[in-house]
Amino acid sequence: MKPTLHKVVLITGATAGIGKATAKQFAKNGYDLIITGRRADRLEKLKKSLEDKYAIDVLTLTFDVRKKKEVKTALSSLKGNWKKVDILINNAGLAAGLEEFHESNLSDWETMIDTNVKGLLYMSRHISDLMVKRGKGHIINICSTAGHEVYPKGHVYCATKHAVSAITQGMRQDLFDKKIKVSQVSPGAVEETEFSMVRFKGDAEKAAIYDDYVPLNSKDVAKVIFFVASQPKHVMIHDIVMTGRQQATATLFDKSGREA
Ligand code: NDP
Ligand code: 8X3
Repeated sequence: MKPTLHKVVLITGATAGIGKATAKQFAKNGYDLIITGRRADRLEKLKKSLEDKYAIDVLTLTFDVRKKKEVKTALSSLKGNWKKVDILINNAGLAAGLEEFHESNLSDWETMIDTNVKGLLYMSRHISDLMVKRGKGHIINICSTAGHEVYPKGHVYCATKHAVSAITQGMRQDLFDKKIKVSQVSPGAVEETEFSMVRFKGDAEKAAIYDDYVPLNSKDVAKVIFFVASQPKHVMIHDIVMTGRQQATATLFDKSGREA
């Protein structure tokens, strides 16, 4: 890494969707990036395109956030300026399945809890410790409207996002007096992501949920994450709940067709 005055942002789940759009948004604004995910080829491709386009450095770390040891090994490998993470964006996450409670798949539940809750905790425990030692930092968790409401067949996904919301509050209460900001962004439905394909395990027909309304897109969310990160030193945003105009609650949509 070249000597730099750039701030460093670490984004989990940057191989697709909101995380990838967020990486582009911060790169455009001159941040050095640590981008993570399980798909190394995608991380390398994104690194190359962002370094070619902007005068920034990008470090890729390939690991599974569910695996405590992998997280520890990856984060312990950070050296020099890369250790000075100014902003951690806990974005990696997923919904798996959409079935009634009694018919749900136990391993889907475990995947969601391990990724959305435990993965976020492993990341935050390590990076918050580095931030406290430096007396500065900002952790931004990607929650969801599912962290504020529960919808039919959403039981465990909603529970994980309610947990994210509780963890955000708990972290803030313990870290604010150490000069660490803790925020979350809570979007409703977001397209330009793999979210729906992942939830429905590659079933394109079931995953086609955005045909009759315009949801948020990944860039909309990335811009709001950047807004949260770029407030003056004395301002801390706790949560931004956002949806597309055609969505009022987790279950109430104006499905009259996609507006131009
Ligand atoms: P995508 O499926 O497009 O992206 C998910 C990202 O998370 C990928 O980069 C994936 O990388 C990464 N990820 C998933 N599991 C793991 C894992 N075990 N270890 C490391 N990385 C992992 O979905 P979105 O962009 O939509 O989702 C991002 C976040 O936004 C999630 O937390 C989601 O819950 C939340 N959200 C999404 C909404 C939506 O409607 N799309 C709405 C509200 C919130 P890889 O597969 O390479 O590991
Ligand atoms: C993603 C939005 O409504 O599918 O968190 O839960 S929703």
